[in-house]
Amino acid sequence: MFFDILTLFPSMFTGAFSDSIIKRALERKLISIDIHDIRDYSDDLKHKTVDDYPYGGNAGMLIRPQPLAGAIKDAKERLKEFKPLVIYLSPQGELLNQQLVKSLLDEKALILLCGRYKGIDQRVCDKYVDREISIGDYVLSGGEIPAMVMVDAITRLIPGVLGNRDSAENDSHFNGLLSCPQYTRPEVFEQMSVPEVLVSGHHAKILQWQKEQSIEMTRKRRPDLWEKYKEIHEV
Ligand code: 4FM
Repeated sequence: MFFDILTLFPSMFTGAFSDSIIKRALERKLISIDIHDIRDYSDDLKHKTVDDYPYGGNAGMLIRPQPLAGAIKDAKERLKEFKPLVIYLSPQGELLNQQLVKSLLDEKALILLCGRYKGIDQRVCDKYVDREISIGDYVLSGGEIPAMVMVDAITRLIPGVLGNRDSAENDSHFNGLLSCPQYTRPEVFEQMSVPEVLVSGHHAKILQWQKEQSIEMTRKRRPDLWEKYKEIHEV
């Protein structure tokens, strides 16, 4: 998967992808990440301005259409053989969940557009953006962290990225449920024992217990997910 990230703050990405799973995916060439500074496309050669006041007189600034469209057109040209999808990260977008993450695995290239200020000009959105996605119902100061979230959530599902040691199949949300409580050694920690079934060696019973715990956790903490799960699995 090719990720092209368009941002006004490229330095926020230094270090973000240089450890652990993303680092390994980059080394194995399962993904490639390119960061581009929207400011480089400004036609204002003197001050390289990228923002302007909104029509209608609201507070705050918008990113000017010109540098943004320039950056997007350039990214589309670079990746054209992969038919890249242009994604704008903003609180107005469709809410990200694991199902949406999975569906993006079908793409060969993503152009991730990081917003700043009060957003972008709607005409750029209409003409160049394929999907507007939000990572959650809260407002951040920019789309950079959401872009990192997208890269991370997608990359760990690409075949060959995760080893057996940290495979995705027991993750929360993998099967529509939260994952069950987990324990590691020692068997007794500060007077608290590991649930007995887990040390019983009885594989079928362990699986059954884990399933029950997953369901209990999901019902209590995320009734919304439980309702969806029941619908799909006809529980
Ligand atoms: C804030 C972008 C306001 C545009 C931001 C405007 C965000 C989110 C986010 C910063 N992005 N999910 N939540 N971006 O807050 O994706 Cl107008």
